[in-house]
Amino acid sequence: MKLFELAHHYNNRVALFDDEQEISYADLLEASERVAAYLLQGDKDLKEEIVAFAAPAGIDYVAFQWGIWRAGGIAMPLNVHATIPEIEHCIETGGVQRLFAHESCAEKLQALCAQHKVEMTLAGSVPAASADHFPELQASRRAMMIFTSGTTNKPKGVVTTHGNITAQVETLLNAWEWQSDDSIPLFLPLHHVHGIINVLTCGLWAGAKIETYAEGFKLPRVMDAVAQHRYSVFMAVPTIYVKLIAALTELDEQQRARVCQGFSAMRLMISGSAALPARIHDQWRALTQQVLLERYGMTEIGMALSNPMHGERRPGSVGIPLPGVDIRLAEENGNVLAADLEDTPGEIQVKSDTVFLEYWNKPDATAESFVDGWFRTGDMAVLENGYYRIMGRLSVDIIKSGAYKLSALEIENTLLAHPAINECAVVGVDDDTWGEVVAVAVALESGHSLDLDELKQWAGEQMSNYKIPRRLHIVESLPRNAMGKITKADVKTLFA
Ligand code: MLC
Ligand code: AMP
Repeated sequence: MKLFELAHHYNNRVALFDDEQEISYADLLEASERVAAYLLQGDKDLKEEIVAFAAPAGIDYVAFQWGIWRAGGIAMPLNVHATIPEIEHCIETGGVQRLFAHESCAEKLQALCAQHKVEMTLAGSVPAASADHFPELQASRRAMMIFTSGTTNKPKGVVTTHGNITAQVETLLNAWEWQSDDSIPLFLPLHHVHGIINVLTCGLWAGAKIETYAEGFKLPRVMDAVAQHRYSVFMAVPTIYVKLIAALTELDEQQRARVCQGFSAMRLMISGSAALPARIHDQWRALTQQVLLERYGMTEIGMALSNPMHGERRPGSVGIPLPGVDIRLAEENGNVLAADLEDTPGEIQVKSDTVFLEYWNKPDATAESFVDGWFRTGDMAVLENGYYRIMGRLSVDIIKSGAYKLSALEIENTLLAHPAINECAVVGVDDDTWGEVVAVAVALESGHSLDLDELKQWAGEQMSNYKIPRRLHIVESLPRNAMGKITKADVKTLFA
């Protein structure tokens, strides 16, 4: 894989850093070779064995990911904050037999691994070893499995090949003019493409320096580092810009000026993974003089549309197709719109080397998500004065909260196990900070009561923080149409 050849070339340059240490490209190669040798145990090729790993941002994460790739396996990054039932779903779906864990995740995963007969290896216990042979990683080989929510119940495993990853990275390196003297913070979660591909893999491919935030996004640490002019590139989701604006407004004038100068000195600041309200784009520009570059992507396709590096970055728009990405809009009846037809909405469909191979073990779902070789994103857009603008999603059952994609049906199915809940309907409700928050209308079992705090606490044991309902409405019965189907539009109005 070209990434490893480049890393040999970057050799002793700093790849990762934090307040305590600097890790070179040579260190990453050495640590990942150990992981690969340990996995191979004398064999020549893992032949696409799925190997899971759980680690915060740092050397161990990269050692696991690169080690699995170098040995010929499929890397399955786990959400370090997920609940046990969520991790169990990933492990069962992939038939995982081996898992690497950072020490901080060990206690959580131990019982689950024992129960499923998964061999868990801690970062510190990978023995020093080298391998004299690594398999060739052809473009068509499967490389990674990431879980993403769809309109069906549980998240599906999205499989991308080495060729997909190479195409996803190389288009961004060119479009956003990545340079080896770039420096970028990595505070986004590392079980989704924004953190994995756009920040980590692009950064390492380019030979840049990445500051790792093992604890995730933390406002004071980020603002402090920015005030020290540590970064040249910054990538975040809209919720983070909203939180930064609120925090900057609270600083005294002198402190605010220091942080804002750090932001204005960067060569590039990007927003994506959810809609960036034009209001936030404008507020950010007023505060920092930075014109945010908004782009659009998806787990299944990497990045597809982007405002330009040079030229107009239009608030509320996601720009034009990235090089190597073909985009078309199609109406609900399948009619494909002419490429330059303006002001007529349609579903975004994508054809590109960046588009994933398959949903793991779900040939029907994979087939249904393509039409004539074009991937159906489920997102509606319109072309306006040469730029695409995202209008929303085809399905009300997909929610984006804090830029996490959530399935209303998955949350409903989990909530139905609560003893007080007879029926429920989950919707996303607009929110200034989170984009949308999860809201649930509930019809109770007779003789039961329920309040939001109690529901949150119970739900927190079943599902990740961002899926937990933030709003609750108790109803006698759920709104339904004449056919008896729950009308989510009416459910939404309950929260207006
Ligand atoms: C957390 N909280 C929420 C919430 N998440 N409240 C409502 N809705 C949510 N979704 C609450 C917590 O319960 C807590 O409340 C408080 O907010 C702070 O929680 P936190 O966990 O500390 O939040 P924070 O760390 O600030 O998280 C915000 C965030 C995070 C934006 C940094 O959500 C994040 O990293 N999102 C990025 C997701 C991502 O990478 N998506 C990309 C997918 S790939 P209390 O009461 O305890 O204070 C993709 C393709 C593409 O989309 O195009 O890139
Ligand atoms: P995920 O499945 O987590 O990769 O999320 C992908 C989804 O995020 C897309 O299908 C869109 O709905 C949404 N998305 C990503 N970028 C943007 C953006 N710039 N504007 C609006 N929605 C976006």
